[in-house]
Amino acid sequence: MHKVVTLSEFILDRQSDFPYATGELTRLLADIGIAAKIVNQQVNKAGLGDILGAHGSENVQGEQQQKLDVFADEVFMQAFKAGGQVCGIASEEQDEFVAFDSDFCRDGKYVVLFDPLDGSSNIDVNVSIGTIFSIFRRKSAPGKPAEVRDFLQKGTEQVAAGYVLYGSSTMLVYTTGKGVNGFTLEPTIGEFCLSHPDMRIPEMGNIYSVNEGNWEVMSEGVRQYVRVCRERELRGRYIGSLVADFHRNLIKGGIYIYPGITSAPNGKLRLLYECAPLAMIAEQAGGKASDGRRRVLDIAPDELHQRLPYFVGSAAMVDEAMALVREHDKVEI
Ligand code: P6P
Repeated sequence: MHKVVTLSEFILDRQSDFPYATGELTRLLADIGIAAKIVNQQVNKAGLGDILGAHGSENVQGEQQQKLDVFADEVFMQAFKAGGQVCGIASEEQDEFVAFDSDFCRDGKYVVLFDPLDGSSNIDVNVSIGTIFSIFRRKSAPGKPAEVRDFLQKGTEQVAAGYVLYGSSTMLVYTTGKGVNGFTLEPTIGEFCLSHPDMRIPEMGNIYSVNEGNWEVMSEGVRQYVRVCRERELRGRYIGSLVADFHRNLIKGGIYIYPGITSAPNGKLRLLYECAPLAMIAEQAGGKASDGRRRVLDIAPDELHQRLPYFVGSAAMVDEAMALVREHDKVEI
């Protein structure tokens, strides 16, 4: 029987990865684990409580907010406030960033950007959903309220990134730039336990994840790549929940594509709290992430909720898709 390593133990053991670490990032990652357990409890019984269904309000994206969206947003926000390491957050569910302007938080060294519950339209039909988070060191001086420049940072500046997948089991997968590790929630002890050490995405996979319902409105370059996947009889797997599709492809190998489409040339996914954190995970596991032209982690954000076309997964598959996009969509590199 091998020793069970909990998330808290793992984070503490790895603190030495950061010679100047003062334990704040350690505490912040542990707080994310606690918030994930609280959200998980509600997700797991969503069909029973009155927490199902729409909250009756819209978020900044104009999307119908589900009650669990709002609940998860609140839980993570409170967890970040309570820890004292975070001076502000940006969330898919909040129009603007939120500066934690209290004596307790104003000195916080970090900001967190997160999608509290991605894929939430799947809640009512019991399909896996996820939380995605991205952590930066603040740019502004401690002791003052967080500023927008603390949030508009390139993906390469992330100090940590990860996701929680509320699926057949609940997993937390994260990186601090020293590889990717996955933890599975053991409900009997209420702990995330190391289950997927040093995750690596296969260089090539036989899964492609794209909404082929967009066939008529996607670019010729993306269509060419989908044709290649079909000719090779790859498996089409598209759950409609980014974290679930991403996680499966991370383990088995594959590519997820949400391209620009006629009505949304920049696609649907957001750079700061969906694409960049998952791009860090993908690269740390040996994969790639591009917007069709650029490495996602190199993109300097202009605004909090900006969207971009997204190609992420096995390196050889992303490379091949980019080559076809370059060739057929006359994309300048
Ligand atoms: P479509 C969920 O709303 C989401 O942001 C991702 O989780 C998912 O992959 C995608 O949108 C699904 O979008 O347009 O294919 O239904």
